[in-house]
Amino acid sequence: MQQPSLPQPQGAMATGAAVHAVPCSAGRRSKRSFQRRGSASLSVRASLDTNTVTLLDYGAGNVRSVRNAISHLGFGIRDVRSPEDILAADRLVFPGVGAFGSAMDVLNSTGMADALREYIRRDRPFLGICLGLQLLFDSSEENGPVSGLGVIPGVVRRFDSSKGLIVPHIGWNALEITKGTQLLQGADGHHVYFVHSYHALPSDANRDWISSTCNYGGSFISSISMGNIQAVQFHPEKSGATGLAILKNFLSPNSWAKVPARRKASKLAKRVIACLDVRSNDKGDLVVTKGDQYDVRDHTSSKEVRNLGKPVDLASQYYIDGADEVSFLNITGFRDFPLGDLPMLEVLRCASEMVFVPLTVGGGIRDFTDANGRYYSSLEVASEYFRSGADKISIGSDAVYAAEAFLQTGVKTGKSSLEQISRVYGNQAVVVSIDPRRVYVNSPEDVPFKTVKVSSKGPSGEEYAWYQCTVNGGRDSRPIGAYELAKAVEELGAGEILLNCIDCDGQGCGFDIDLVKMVSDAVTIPVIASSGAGAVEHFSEVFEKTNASAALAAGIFHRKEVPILAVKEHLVDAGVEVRV
Ligand code: 1PR
Repeated sequence: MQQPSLPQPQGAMATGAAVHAVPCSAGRRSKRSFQRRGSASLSVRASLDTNTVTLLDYGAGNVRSVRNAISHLGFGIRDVRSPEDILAADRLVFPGVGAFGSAMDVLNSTGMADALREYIRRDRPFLGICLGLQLLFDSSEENGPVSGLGVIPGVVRRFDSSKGLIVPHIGWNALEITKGTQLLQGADGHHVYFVHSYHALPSDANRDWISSTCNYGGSFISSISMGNIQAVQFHPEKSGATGLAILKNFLSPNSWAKVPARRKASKLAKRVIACLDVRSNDKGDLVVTKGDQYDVRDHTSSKEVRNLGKPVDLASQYYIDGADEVSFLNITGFRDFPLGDLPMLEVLRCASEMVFVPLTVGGGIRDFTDANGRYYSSLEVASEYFRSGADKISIGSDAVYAAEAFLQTGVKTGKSSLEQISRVYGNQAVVVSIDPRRVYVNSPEDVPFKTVKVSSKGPSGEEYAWYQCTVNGGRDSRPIGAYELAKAVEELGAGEILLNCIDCDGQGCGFDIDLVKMVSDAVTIPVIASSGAGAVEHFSEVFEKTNASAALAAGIFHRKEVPILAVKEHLVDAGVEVRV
């Protein structure tokens, strides 16, 4: 019987030589006799290449970051093309992506599930990442219950947001190591990066497997270890130096990379994000720019686009300086077609080879028909961004139109860019960027939008304001407020909100606390406060007075007024949990 073939790994297809992928020999594969059922019939070959790691990428999503991290550590990659490649592996990395049910469908239909069970039964070196941990369990409630590989007793369940817990769990949490393992040596108390809505539950039946737990609305399994079988719920490839050290512990167990001990921590850390607004200047070079209230041109007679540096250089620097995430916003994406903007994709590719914390990219994610009549869906645009190295994409203008339509009709069509991308890549991969402008009113009854009583009165003594959403980089105002938009996009599948404020952008006077509080109290997805940071105190203020999960800044970092480390140290002194 003809076996279903494995989907091509996306990262390999898209990146070509960007990583040192070692292709399997097609001739050797075709001669294999392979039967899906009955792992005993699987033939095994010995692999001699100790500097190569086998990667199981079943094509359901983007594992480019894992490839980049392995490559950065000096290892080549051999992609699994058949179940036999699993059994022949010296070391197997399994970065599960996508939904539990569809992953199991692919693994079952290609015979990979049997091969994985057999590989694990033989106690061969195995590292599962994120869904690659969850799939080892008996079952998951994600679109289910759905049966898993059944290696570890227990179930995978969604975090419960009914009591206000923010879901997905996105960000940096410290590990509490419960079992000494080579993999996690030196990582005790360190923050690592998580992004997931489902988690494996600790129980008496699986206690022996657990090597660390984490606390988020209760205890969940953050890693397992038994013999040579290891798996982690977090993303070592996106966990900075700590994550790279963990990966290295797996890839070359005798060369444990020491991570200096840090203090214990137990809460989800607040994130500090560096943002790079990117666009072409008048000479056609892609530069990092920065506006005042979204005006990025010099106030001199030249009126040139401000040039604050090269995107990849700055992104790498911010990673080294301790940024918890880096965001690229292609700020003219609304008028240029982003897939025609190859320099932007190149920026992403290069940055993702050097930056081992999450990368978000936004700008121009929408359906588009080019001059030749060729139609590109927003999903294609987003997929290209993901393939080029983005971990999350951010949608601005198109999300406003989708929210307006949803609020008018009450119907989720499933066709908006937000819904489609969220369905395919998961809501944790979709950020909605909101660009609101403050509009003062005398009374909440003056407008059909949610208002706040403002901390500082308006120019005519107004005591209230609503925050009007805009599109096209603040150029066009829309009949929807930031509060209404945030609630609508949460319904439509956004996993996170990037909350800008045009009035505060580039002013250095602090975040708009009234706005951030209103929105972060209204939704159960993470809110990133943005616009206005001018001093370290502005970061502690926004975390103390609102429910923001992260704070984003641009100008103060670009102009080197305040280093990221100074922000982190100030937050530690203020008692705010951060990754240092
Ligand atoms: O509408 O889907 O094409 O997305 C366009 C994206 O580009 C949106 O995320 C929108 O916020 C962004 N954008 C468009 N025009 C501008 C502009 O500045 N002219 N930048 C722009 C938005 C705001 C923040 C900024 C913070 C922090 N920039 O990203 O970095 O305000 O700045 P600060 O710390 O210096 O105060 P689409």
